[in-house]
Amino acid sequence: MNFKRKLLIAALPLAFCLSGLAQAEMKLKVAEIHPAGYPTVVAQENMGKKIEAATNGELKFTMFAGGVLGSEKEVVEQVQIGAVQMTRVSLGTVGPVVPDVNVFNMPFIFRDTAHMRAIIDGEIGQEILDKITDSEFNMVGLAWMDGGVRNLYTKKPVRSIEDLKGMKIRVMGNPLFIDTLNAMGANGIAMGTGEIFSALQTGVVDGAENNPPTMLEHNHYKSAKYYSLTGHLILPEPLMMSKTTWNKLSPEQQTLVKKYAKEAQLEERQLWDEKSASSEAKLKEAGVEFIEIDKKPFYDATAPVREKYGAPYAALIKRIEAVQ
Ligand code: GTR
Repeated sequence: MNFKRKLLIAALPLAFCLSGLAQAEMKLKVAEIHPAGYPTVVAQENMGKKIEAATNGELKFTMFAGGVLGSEKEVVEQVQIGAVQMTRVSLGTVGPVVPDVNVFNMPFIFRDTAHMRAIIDGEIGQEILDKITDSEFNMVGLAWMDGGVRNLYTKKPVRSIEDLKGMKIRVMGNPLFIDTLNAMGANGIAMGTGEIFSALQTGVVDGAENNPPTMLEHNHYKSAKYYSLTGHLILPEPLMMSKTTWNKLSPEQQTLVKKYAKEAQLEERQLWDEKSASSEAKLKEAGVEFIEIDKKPFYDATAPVREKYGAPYAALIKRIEAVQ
């Protein structure tokens, strides 16, 4: 054997070792539209730490909060191509990509928060996550986070459905929500979360609809001082991984990711309840008027939306209604 060859053979174990090391550590970017400290952000950070510890540092998560990696729509696109490895977004953003999830995006589909939680914790919740995973869009649905109850906030008070007539109300980019707001008599206008603040300020829209923590943390309350408790949407929020990333994980790593994602679901819920209560108090302190409003006219007005979008899911909707 000549000298060069000997040298090559001697170096092989080192080369294997180095390539082994390179494979052993995988870096995962997690994208969040919400700012640091928000319940979804904290729960995902804690999940990342637990997974990192349980895999001896093989999976390293870095949180990019505050929308620095783009709007939810852009992030969902990046997750599909594997440029972002994990995210939590509103189910509203997923609907236009995986239409089967829209059954949870329908107005008044859940009776209340307890009903929604019973559904996402049970088999129907898993079925909708599986719809994401089994779709052709290269994402894996892992768990749910609580996105609270969405109510209307406006620059002029809405005390009855008549007051909403003709108002321009921002919604997420999902035709179902435009139809919902239009059915209520408003003008649904789609834009990304990051655009709402200035749209409210400049009068591009007359209002928006969301939960108290988002209204507070994204500063929407600075322009919209009236919060009408319509409760028209209760949207759970899926935690998703890029399937490109998922397929690179060992079966053991996949099991750990699933396990800690489910733990994050429950941890976020607790953080959510605390955050909702404190946000409500802060909004009131800041002069936001919480308006109790008769929900029935809103429920009735949106019946055609449920008929239109719910038609293919009649059996599933019966099962949702039956859950106590
Ligand atoms: C929040 C939700 C975000 C985002 C936002 C919005 O409640 O947590 O994921 O969807 O609403 O309306 O853009």
